[in-house]
Amino acid sequence: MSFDFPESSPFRRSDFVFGVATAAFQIEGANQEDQRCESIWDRFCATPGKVVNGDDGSIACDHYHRWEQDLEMIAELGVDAYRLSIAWPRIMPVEGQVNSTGIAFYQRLITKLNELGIKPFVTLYHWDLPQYLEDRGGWLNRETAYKFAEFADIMTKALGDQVTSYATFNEPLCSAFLGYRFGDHAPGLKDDKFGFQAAHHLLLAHGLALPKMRANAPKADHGIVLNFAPAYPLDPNNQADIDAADFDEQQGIHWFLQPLMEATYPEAIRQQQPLWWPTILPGDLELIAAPIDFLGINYYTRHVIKAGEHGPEHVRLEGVERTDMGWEVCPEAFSHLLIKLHQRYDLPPIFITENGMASADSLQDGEVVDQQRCDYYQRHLDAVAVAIEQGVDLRGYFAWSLMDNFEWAYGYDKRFGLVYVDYASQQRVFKQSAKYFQQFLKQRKGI
Ligand code: IFM
Repeated sequence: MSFDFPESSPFRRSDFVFGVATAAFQIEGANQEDQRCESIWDRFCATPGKVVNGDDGSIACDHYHRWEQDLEMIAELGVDAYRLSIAWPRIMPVEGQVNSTGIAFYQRLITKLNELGIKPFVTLYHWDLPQYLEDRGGWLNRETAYKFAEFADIMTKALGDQVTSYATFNEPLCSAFLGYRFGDHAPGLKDDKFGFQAAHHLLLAHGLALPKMRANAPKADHGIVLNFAPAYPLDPNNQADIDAADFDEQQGIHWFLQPLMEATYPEAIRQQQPLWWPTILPGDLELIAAPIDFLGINYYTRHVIKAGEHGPEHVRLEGVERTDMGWEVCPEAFSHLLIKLHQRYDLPPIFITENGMASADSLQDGEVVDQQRCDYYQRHLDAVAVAIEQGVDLRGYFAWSLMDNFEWAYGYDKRFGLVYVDYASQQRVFKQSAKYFQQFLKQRKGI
């Protein structure tokens, strides 16, 4: 494996951050240890039919016990940074009380990362809401936004400037729409109006937490992570398909980004679906739009959309490359998305906080050959370089994921890792893609 880093390559810049990412519920396990309380995902997993094979997060990658060796493994990859999330149920297992054992776990982790010279990128909320808050309405209850700000205050006080970068939320679209609108994720509710109300409360929570985070960690960067799938009309010459694709982006992209950047929600939603419009109190949008230091963008695929009887419909194109999730591989849409957003908004610096793919990997004679994933990374890194050339202010790139883990409603059936996890033995094995990444990072540094 050999990589070319021409003079013009943006990846030669030593301040461009390369990292790997995970999330607490997906890797930690130990869901009943050290006073951790039940989260909405524990409850969802225990509900028959919600997660493939009835999988749950009780053991996952056992990272709670193996964290030290996992951090050594991250160091071996040669990355600059590690993106992880904090389990709120470990920090506040009882409402209003702080669990020092939970805090100590993350303090140890962050200290060790700094010792290893790896920059910690912390996401405060990656979907594991304490169940006691869901029992009072979860993200449909405005009070949850204030509870999150309390949690963010506690956590940023505890970790302070030891952390390089804090994100309030990972993919509020998934928490709101998959959780409260379509029912595919915890807590499993299905109502359009719920989805938009939950989305507003998540963004409000971001806005309420931000000033506290800045006060507690003045040297760290503070932002949020959004996921985007740009929408393409099935027939680019058909106005109805064009409008449908646009409406898909109004919901999936602009509903989340526009309030953060411009303190307004897209009017297209109010015009076309007035019943979806949430309750917004005076002052909310000003809070939400407080300046952020960075925007995290997660990209996996694009949508192809046609106008249907009841609104935009997703079309599954034949003959295109797909991942094990069934998602189309489309690196071109990645650069187009970044350039389009750059032209439309006055964005802060951007980090690609997730990008990667699932494949049906298996361990054969001690090796995992995942050529498709190596190609996927190569092509998406090229797409990032194209966007940078076009003027997008991109500062870093994180592969999703460090290792195979609990893929939400798909359980352990889908493998996104650079590192293979044999769940029976908890053995970790570098896949071909991990070696690819390792080599890429070495050559970039001229090693
Ligand atoms: O595994 C998830 C992650 O938790 C959030 N972003 C998408 C990934 C792949 O589905």
